[in-house]
Amino acid sequence: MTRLILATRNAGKITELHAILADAGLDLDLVGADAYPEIPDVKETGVTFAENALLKAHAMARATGLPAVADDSGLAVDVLGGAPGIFSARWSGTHGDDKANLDLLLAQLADIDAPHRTAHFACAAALALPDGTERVVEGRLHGTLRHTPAGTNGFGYDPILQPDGHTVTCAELTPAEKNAISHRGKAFRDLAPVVRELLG
Ligand code: ITT
Repeated sequence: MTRLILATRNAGKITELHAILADAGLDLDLVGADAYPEIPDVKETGVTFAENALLKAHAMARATGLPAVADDSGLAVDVLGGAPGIFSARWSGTHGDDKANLDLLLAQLADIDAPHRTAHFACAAALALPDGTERVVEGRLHGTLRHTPAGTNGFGYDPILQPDGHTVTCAELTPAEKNAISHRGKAFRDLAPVVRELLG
């Protein structure tokens, strides 16, 4: 079976990607970057989600000699001009501290009322092959930000984003409900046929 590396060390993303890619009918041996602890994390020097997703996918494909997919994603808040955006994982200064990132964002938005609390999750899904072939697609999930977190599912900013058309936050949706509407679900469902075509 063809091996496809999931070029991420974010446990929340890995769980979602397994479900999304399996539902998309990809019959591949999916292996997370944790299986390659000796490969260093690539510096996210890009200024767009697509650039960073491609950087991560290419680094892993080059280092392993295997095809790799990567996800670069984040929360874009309209009143903050799209921030935290590509800085979502490191907004509070400590990379990957979901609680500190969320608490800082809520404090920054404390005086902003509902009509102006619009935001979206964005995800760039990239595929890179060892020969340098690359593809990237993007997905979004629009919603509004709550004043207080609710729900325990998911990760990151899920407890504060209420998707448009819903009355609960992403963290109150089941994993399947979130994947059906999420930025990540949309991007990787669009990437799946490309993966199938290029990997056979
Ligand atoms: P990798 O680079 O190893 O994939 P990372 O967590 O550093 O892991 P990113 O640079 O793409 O990944 O940052 C993504 C951040 O955006 C993540 O840490 C969350 O804070 C936020 N985020 C992305 N998707 C999310 C989702 O579905 N729900 C909640 N927050 C999300």
